[in-house]
Amino acid sequence: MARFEEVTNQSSLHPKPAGLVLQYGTAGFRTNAKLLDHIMYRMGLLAALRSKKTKATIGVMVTASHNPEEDNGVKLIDPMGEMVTPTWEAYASQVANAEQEDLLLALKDIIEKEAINMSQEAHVFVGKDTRSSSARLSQAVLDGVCALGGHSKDYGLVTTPQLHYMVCCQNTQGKYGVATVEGYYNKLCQAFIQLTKNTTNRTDDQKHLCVDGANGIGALKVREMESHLKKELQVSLFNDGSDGKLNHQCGADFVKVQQKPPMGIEINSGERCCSFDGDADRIVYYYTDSEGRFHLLDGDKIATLISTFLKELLTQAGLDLKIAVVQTAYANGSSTHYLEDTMKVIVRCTKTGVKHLHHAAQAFDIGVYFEANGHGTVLFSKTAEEKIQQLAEDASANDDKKRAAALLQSTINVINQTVGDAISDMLLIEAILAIKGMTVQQWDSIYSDLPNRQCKVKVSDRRVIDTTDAERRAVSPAGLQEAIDNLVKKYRKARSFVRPSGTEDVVRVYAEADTQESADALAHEVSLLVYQLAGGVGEEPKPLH
Ligand code: G16
Repeated sequence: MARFEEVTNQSSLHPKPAGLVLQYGTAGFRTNAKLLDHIMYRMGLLAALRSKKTKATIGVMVTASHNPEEDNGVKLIDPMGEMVTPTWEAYASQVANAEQEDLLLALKDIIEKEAINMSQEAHVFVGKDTRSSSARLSQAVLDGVCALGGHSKDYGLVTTPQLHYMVCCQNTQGKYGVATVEGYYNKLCQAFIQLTKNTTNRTDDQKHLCVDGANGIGALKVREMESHLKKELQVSLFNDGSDGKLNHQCGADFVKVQQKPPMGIEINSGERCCSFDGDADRIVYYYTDSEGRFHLLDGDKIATLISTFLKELLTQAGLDLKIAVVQTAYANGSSTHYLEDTMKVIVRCTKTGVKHLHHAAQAFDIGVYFEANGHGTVLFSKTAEEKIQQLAEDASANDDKKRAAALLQSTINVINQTVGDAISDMLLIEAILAIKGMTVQQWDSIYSDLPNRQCKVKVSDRRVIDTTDAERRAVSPAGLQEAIDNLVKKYRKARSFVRPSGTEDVVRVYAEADTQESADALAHEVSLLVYQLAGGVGEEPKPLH
């Protein structure tokens, strides 16, 4: 077939380095940008096939999110704006790793297994972050789509969640919103203004927020959005990309892992600040107190704030909807206790990766999901949305109930339900703080985090570590988990686990305990175990102090 000839011809312009094997990780392929040209071309091909199969528009986002500038990566987006389904993740690895001469075979295998009608049209939306390699790599994606005769729309520079949003809008024929960046700002900002319009006496200080844009795409998009906010939120933007390096000593991942403020930001004591990551799908908040101590409000604190707010609104509205919070093993023990014991909400724990949390959250009327690293959103079931709408339109409902229903409706509109979204989460958090008249310090005091520490260990092959129980226990290499258990017993309120990262070539170590010294010591001891039992390379991990 002529199309397959075109695939082969174009493929010679995007050759695969022989022997290179890359796996679809936690959020797509991710490695040094120099190794990714063939992957991008092939993901263009795969997205075209996925579009033919689903008879819907598919998204391809070129980004390596929190990774350093030299890396790049690709995330595939399914029709409702969610991450691509696991069967197709496996196809993605199959297509990515086929040697040059086997590419057609790999594609034909998928076409056959999925019974794809090749005469069906294909539509693919493409977006990219601000990395210097992203322009050429997104062109390779477009080449792939075109080689299979697909239609593509290049959104250019957008945040990852914006592209997820566009895909969902397109495939719901506009029901979710208008599939343009302008449409996105209009929907979210109007909802924010609705939410905050009856809040009384908000001072300029309360309307003010410092935003660290990680020197990435989020910074550009916050600038673009500002005028839509009509001064109801006044942003001071730092790390806007004008001179700093992407994710370098800034951004949500840096702040969360290092537990300190980013470089390039001037913080006055008590001032509310937040950091986005490199593709603006994560957000964390923080402030420093009068003694200069740093306070982090991570994904767990965000989930608590949002679920408390929603639960209160449901009570006011008299709506009986089941609300749950989905977390991962990284969730601070204090947050899980607070949610289960004080708030009495259902808590679920899944493996790392928003695709897992998203899936688990779909089982509830309202599913609030957040990774501790600040990646998350809220999902409302169709039934929940309908019940809220019915109440808002019910002429016999009392004013309190109607007010609660209206707030719930605007909350739904300010949220990007397709995936975690730093901009949308920021607007929701700002609105909740405004409605509740709450300061960042009051929010922080809802519960106290257990001191914790995260480390990375380099090993020769991180796949030697296999885990179970939502990544809370290691099943290989032999002896590792028993040794971790013995270490944990030495400390009070302690917990520790290890897992291979799906975005970086490292093993991640997490530890928490009753004091920072204990958490640091435990993290170091467990890092040494990983180094010794899982094939550590380079220098042995050093104590943190
Ligand atoms: C991605 C995923 C997140 C995950 C993070 C780190 O985030 O979307 O769900 O928590 O990677 O994953 P890992 O620990 O496996 O490296 P992002 O923001 O980098 O795309």
